[in-house]
Amino acid sequence: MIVNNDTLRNWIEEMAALCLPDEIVWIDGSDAQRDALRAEACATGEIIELNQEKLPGCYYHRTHPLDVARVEDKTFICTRRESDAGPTNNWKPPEEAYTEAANFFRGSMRGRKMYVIPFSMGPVGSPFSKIGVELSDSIYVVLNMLIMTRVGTDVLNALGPSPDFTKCLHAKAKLDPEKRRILHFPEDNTIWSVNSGYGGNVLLGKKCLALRIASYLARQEGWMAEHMLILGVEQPNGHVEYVAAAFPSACGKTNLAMLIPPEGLRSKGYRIWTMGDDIAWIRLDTDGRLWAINPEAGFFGVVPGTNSRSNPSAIETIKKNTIYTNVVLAKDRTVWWEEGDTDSPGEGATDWLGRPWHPGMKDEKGKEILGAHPNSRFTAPFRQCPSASFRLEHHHGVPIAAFIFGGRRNTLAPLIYEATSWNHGVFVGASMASERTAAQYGKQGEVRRDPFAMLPFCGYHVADYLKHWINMGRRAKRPPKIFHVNWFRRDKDGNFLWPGYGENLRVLEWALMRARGEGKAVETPIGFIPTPDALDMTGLDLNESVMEELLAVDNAEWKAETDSIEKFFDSLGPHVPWELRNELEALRRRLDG
Ligand code: OXD
Ligand code: MN
Repeated sequence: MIVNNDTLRNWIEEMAALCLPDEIVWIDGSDAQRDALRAEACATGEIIELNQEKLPGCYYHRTHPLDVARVEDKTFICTRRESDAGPTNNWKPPEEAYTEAANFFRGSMRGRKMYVIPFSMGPVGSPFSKIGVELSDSIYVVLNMLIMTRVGTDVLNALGPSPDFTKCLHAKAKLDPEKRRILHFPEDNTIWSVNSGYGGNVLLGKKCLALRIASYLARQEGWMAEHMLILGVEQPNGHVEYVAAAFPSACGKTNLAMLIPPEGLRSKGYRIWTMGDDIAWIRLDTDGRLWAINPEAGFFGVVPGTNSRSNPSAIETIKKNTIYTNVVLAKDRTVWWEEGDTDSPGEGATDWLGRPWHPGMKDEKGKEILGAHPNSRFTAPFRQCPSASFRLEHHHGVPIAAFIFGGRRNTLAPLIYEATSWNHGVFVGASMASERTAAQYGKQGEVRRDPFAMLPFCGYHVADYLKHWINMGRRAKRPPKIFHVNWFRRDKDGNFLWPGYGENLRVLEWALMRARGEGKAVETPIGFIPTPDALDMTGLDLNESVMEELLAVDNAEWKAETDSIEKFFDSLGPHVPWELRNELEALRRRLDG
């Protein structure tokens, strides 16, 4: 392939001289090349072809048993100054990080091929988009990148001779967990990932580029890279309004992004348009509003728990052209997972480790053996989602009317409340938190703060990130309204008060009404909450007292919360924005009434 880009050519030569692949293969984005790579990976056992009658275009992959999730303790932000990475990131000086990792990369591709994957995050050629080039020795990575991003010759044409691309180097090397490194060099626009083959560590366009590197670039360039889903709510009059929402992991972002309206609202004409389930890149336009794109082209979703009740659209999305990783492989080469649509994969199934498996198996300590890894994944093309918005391809994205922040709180946080101003909303995002559920390791009820759900993904000092949020609101003439939701509030007996799933649309619709200057609300010390009759409850029978409990604000509980927030802000160092300290004090004053 003739490539008219000296920076790119020189960099590839240099990396090839380090990794010593037998061959360099350029990925052109064609179906023919993809099919050949699939066949090659099937021949070596790297992937397994699934039952093409039942699951057309679907493939199966198992990662190394010790390589099943993102590794935060092996993830580093490598800026020249440690203070630029901030107190919430692991840091290494760039020279040390490059030198150490070069030892792991050196000669690691002997006997392997190096694939050159030019990819665009966002529509090719859009001013919102960023180009990356990933060098990888893994066909699994190539096949996933072909789904998750826009890949190929178009991207090289859009790049032209420009040196403005993210240099992404990945090698499986020996998959040694001790020598695993996920290194970000924001000052060099470079990512190095070595000794892993798990998606979140190796699909470098996603968390590494689209969040960590992009958040750094976004601050410099005056935009925002956020860990947010984007969805459009079409009202009965045909008007579509968009929300962007941030939740810590395991709070159902993908489910919310693909929400199906409950019958009562569907019959009125409500409809949902999915724009993205994980990442939003947001820019200020001349109309004074914030506009968002989803830079991805696919879904990399958690499989267990996905079923026709929790997420029927996801079930539809993953019926074809999907890569399944670490789920159960049934004898007829279909796939199975816990809390899916069926009770059993049948006789002759193998678990994510490749061992014979059937439901109910226990280990020697009597503990249940799961068939699918809890972090098993599907990789599926975005356009296969039945509610996929055609605006995914719009170079300009969609205007955001409301930001929604949320967490999993057993008590405290009402079903929804509205911030009274932009800065108050930033305070709400900065103090976002989730409590551990029984299913998670650790103390139950322990609160984990995760500002904007960005703690593992912010590529620079988190206090500067919070200040950037304050500044964006100052620049925007018509900023989105900001809300906080809690789908997980429980009654005294531990039961969820709110039915969740599609019913959440009732809550989103109230937020959008408020953003339009409509919707009934009362002011409380923490912000505006809906009046008991403000949500459209057509078709949902919920006791009045339950609604009251869902919306209750307990001042004493909130006072304790302000102390916990203060401790958290203190832990972020001295330059937490003064605006947020002011908001904390103002909240305390309102609670004291
Ligand atoms: C993800 C995550 O996989 O946030 O999207 O961990
Ligand atoms: Mn995520």
